[in-house]
Amino acid sequence: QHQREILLRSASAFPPPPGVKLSYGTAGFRAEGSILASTVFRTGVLAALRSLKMGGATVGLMITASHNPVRDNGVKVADPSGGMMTQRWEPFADAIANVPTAQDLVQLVFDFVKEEEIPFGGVCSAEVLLGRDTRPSGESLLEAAKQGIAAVVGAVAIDMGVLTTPQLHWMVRCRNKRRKASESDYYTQLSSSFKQLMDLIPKETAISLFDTTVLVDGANGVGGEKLIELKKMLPGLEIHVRNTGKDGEGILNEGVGADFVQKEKITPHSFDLDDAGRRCASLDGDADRLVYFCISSACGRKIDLIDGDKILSLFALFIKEQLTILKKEESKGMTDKLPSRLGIVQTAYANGASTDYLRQLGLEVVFTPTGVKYLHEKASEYDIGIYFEANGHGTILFSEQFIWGLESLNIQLASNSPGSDYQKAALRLLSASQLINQAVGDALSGLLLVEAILRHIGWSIEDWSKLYQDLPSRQLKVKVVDRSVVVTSNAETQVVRPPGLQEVIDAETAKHSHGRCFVRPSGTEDVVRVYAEASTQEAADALAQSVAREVD
Ligand code: NG1
Ligand code: ZN
Repeated sequence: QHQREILLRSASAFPPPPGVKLSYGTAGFRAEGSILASTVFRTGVLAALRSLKMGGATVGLMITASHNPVRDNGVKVADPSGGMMTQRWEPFADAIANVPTAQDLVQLVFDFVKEEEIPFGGVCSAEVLLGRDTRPSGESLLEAAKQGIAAVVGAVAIDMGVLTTPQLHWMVRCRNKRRKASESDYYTQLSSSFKQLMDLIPKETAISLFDTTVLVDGANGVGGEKLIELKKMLPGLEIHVRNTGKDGEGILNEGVGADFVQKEKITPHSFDLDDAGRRCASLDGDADRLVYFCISSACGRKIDLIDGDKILSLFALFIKEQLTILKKEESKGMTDKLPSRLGIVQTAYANGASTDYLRQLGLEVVFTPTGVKYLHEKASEYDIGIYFEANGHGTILFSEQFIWGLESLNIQLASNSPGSDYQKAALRLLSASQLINQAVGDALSGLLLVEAILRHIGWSIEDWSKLYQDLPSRQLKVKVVDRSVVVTSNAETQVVRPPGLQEVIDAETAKHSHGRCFVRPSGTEDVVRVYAEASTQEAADALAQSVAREVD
């Protein structure tokens, strides 16, 4: 009874905006910040329930709208593993955000709690870590989240302040593993594993003329200021952060950031021809996406984009090299066999040239629908799973079994053949697993791994860019009344409904050499997206346009 009254009283202070329907999509809830207080309050309740359901394990609640304009905001929940909240709970998230009155909300929560057998009403405790990005609406929304959590008896909110999305996910994961989980622990783990990787660089490449400077576009968001903290602990790597979001430097995500750079393929603000040939990187507004780029001296603001697919390819190359060294030694039968199934996970948006390249390396490449939750889940089926979306969101997952195997191998080697190539390969993999964020794609840890690998193989940004040549592509958005009329299958590469559309796509695609095209309903906007690829830009444009006309 006490619980019912508290929830009713608090919920009454957060009435939902009339006429707005929100859905918990691939990126949680997103809308204009000014209408989100009720949604965030209710997501606070949801997060507390999630923690109760998970036996009091820590869950996360992040307030961000990533690469969206600064007036927008959003909220999402992280599960105890540090990954996205289980998809099983998404229908409840939708329901809780959209019930009209406080009474309905209370009823919905009590019904759900019964159905899910959640220990409710103060018998157990719950813990929610809160974080937000730098958006002005974040502060008051964070307050709403705290009130939502406080409305669940026994639930405690811990405010971690302004963070990148991956920092919060990392903290949730570490806390549940009973490891050190503060922000300074995060910096320590990243910087020390980066230094270990640097110490393991082969002597031949270490002496080459490597450009130690990387220019980073912080999207005028939280990533820039965090990178400035981190770089203090990274001697030997010169990180120059621009678009840090400090007063006067510019507006969050406006003409800056990984999403802008990847979609427009032009320089972000405060980068120009003076930077031609330099190694440049761009983070998105909450620093979970990373792309690299290089300004080609000849042509205005045009850039050579190094997208998520090429970051993935670099990581795959490096991991494969280490595994090959280990296998060589293993074949002598001196050490235990390491379980080392390596899998690459992409979506239909991956450039076809990247998939060809990865398959030529002999790697297993599989596809999932768009959305990190799908890629992450698939990658976790391997001993080492590398996943990336073309837009720069991705990471590497190492199974616990693999890490245990590697650790015991390292102990064997430390006594048998200390300092051997074999031991170094094992140590590189261990360091990479500590550097790369295992909870979610993380632009800061991704950047450090890229920097370490480039130095390991002695590559300039041009060398990396030339790994393979992207096929020209075009993305279009078609505004439709109801995007759900388009239904797809086979990792979104085939249209099932409306009938006849797939036949048209096939016929149009057949007209172009290296043609590939698919359409799918966006999970975050009211549009149907069209993607086309072909051997020339003109052909890719023509293919996308002809299919877009059919969707319209
Ligand atoms: P939708 O709107 O479903 O295409 C977009 C991105 C996804 C993912 C989500 C979540 C593209 C084509 N799509 O999804 O990759 O990042 O946003 O933020 O980039
Ligand atoms: Zn983001």
